[in-house]
Amino acid sequence: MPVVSYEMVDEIGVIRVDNPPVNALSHAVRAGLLNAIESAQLDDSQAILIICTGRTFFAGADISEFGQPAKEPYLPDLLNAIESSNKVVIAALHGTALGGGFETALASHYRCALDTAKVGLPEVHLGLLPGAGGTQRLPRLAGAQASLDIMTSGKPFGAAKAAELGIVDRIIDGDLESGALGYAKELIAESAPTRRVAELTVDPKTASREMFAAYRKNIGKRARGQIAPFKIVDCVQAAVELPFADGMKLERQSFADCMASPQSAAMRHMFFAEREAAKVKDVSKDTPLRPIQTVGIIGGGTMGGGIAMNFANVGIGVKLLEINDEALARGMSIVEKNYSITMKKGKLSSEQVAECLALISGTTSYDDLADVDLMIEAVFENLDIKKEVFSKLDAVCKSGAILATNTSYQDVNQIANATKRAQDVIGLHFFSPANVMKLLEIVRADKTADDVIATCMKMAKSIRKVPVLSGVCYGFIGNRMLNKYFREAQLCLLEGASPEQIDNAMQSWGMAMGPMAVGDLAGLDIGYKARQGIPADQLGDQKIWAVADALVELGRLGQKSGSGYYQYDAETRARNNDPAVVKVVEEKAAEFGVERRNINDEEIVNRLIFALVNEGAFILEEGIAQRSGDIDVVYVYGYGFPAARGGPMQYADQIGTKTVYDAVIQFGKDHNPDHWTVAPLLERLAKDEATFSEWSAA
Ligand code: T1G
Repeated sequence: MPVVSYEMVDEIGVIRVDNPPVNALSHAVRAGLLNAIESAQLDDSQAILIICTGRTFFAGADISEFGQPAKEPYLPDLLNAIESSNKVVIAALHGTALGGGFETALASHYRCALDTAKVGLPEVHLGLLPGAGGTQRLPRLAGAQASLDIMTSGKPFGAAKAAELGIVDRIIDGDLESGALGYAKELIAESAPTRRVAELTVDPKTASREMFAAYRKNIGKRARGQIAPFKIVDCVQAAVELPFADGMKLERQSFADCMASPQSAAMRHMFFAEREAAKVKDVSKDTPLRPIQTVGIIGGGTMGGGIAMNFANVGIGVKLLEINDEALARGMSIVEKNYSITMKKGKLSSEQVAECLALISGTTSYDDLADVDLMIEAVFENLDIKKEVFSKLDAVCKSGAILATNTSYQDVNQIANATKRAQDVIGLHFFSPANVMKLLEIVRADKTADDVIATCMKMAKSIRKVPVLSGVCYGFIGNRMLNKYFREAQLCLLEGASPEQIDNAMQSWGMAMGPMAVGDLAGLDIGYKARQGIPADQLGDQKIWAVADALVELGRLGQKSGSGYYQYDAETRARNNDPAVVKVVEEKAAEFGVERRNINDEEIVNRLIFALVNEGAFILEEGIAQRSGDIDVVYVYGYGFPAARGGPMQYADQIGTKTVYDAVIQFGKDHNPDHWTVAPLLERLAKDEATFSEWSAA
């Protein structure tokens, strides 16, 4: 079937598009649509219907074409041709009519939709703005304020709301095509006019200079450093203040500016990297999956409770096992508290919360886990305890059950070897808070079966996580790299920077939180206890954690104890700089003979970020991560790395691997050469002036 076909159905010219998987508005689709709309002007059709086959109306421009020279017909010109049609054009929406797809609907004269259809303008998530008239047409239909919310949030919304906003004219029940044809016949019968949105004006009640100024101020806080949201506001203001053609000129220029920006390249990289990460190179996408109807979780602490919520939220029953009734009650209260927070935020209704809670049952007996399909262990981060748990699971769980550990660091091979079914053992590393954080590191042990991996990849998406496959090493992908990032933060602290300087430098660069604040949030005692378990001769450079350990020994565990690197207000939890910490730092610097100096923000940022990149290069070459994009997904979805910089490896590709290599060499000379051993892959790429992305794709 051609991507665009045209047929007369009664007196209606039906333009049908079939471009799986999401009917993206590729060059072929645009050319076919223009041809169809032009020829429909000449035949005896009384109205024109645009409809898509498969799962959705156009889900947007074809993102894979971005970054290459655009080919005519350009989408804005095509949409002008649709809008200029002398015959009524009706768009029939289903699935997710997003971006250019929604803009195509806005350029049509009438819009009908299944009630399950969603529309939206998510371009801002790609560092872009609607570039085919959306910034000019939507405000003319839905008003300036609503349009600003739709475009700067990028969030899709349902047909009912679209109808309320005057965007969708008719909700279709039952079969879309027959409903749309019936609607077209009605329009013909009443000689409905060709309604051109471009000819409308924006309702002045929905706009004011004060509103635009307030909006710019507000997005400055939310979309730190991003340019697209500000350009969206400019374009919407132009829709209010300028003629359509002038507004379109501003939109076109603004779109080109965003498209050319490193931010957009980074965010488009993230779009595809997230989807690539779910694909396992040596596991067929047709691998049969194991069913997951019930889940067992051992350990009802913060992690176990949070993990349980992910499954209950999508209707999967969970059995939570704890060592005794008191611990179980504590675990269940954690879950209830989390749900009450979610409910207060309006994300779930009280009925939905009740349904989720009803899906989570508690037990103190391993025997109750005999029939679960997926078992997740979330007990204390100690290898011996985990091995003991797994040998018990091996004894009680049914054959074919997947046995997963939520360990953050431990050797999944050793855990697997504590069972007689190593092929069923895998790591599922959730990130705290587990019911919020989207990243899920799926850890493949030496003997993990392919169908276990494939099942967990699919399961991850069904519980709305972003999965990344990791091999087995200490800390897998994210935490192994984080260890180097924190090392440099600690050394910058000893060498002269303050906690707030380090945190402000990293946050200004784009990180969601600075490393010191992250440490205080997680609890400094966690790392302290982990280090206590490591033999002294394996601890490496003792001065790295000297300050952190001293703070813990002073009872400064972080937010949970009211102080860590900062002092925390008991009421507001606001953090304040604390001179007592500087005193500890100065004492430790003296103790280790470190001469303190002024360190500028650029050095702090480069040392912390390039430490991530260099370790990422080791991880790539060892095959722990499949691709550099996978590492980027880990850092953007699990560690607050700015999507507008595309992840550590994408950032290195953008500034040049040679730039990173030269800096790493220099850091080795200026500081501790043992810390800055250059990853061979980074050295090779630097010499060839190649990128991690090219190496991964090879
Ligand atoms: N272009 C190209 N490929 C796309 C695509 C797109 N717009 N959307 C999805 N795909 C591919 C995706 O890479 C994957 O490929 C497959 O389709 C299934 O996607 C001018 C400039 C529609 C909600 O931002 O949000 O229009 O991995 O795994 O979970 O103003 O895809 O199978 O090879 O995500 O069911 C605006 C992006 C573009 C929408 C479906 N539109 N897509 O989710 O499937 S810019 C978007 C999505 C634009 C105009 C501007 C989701 C989805 P593969 P999937 P899903």
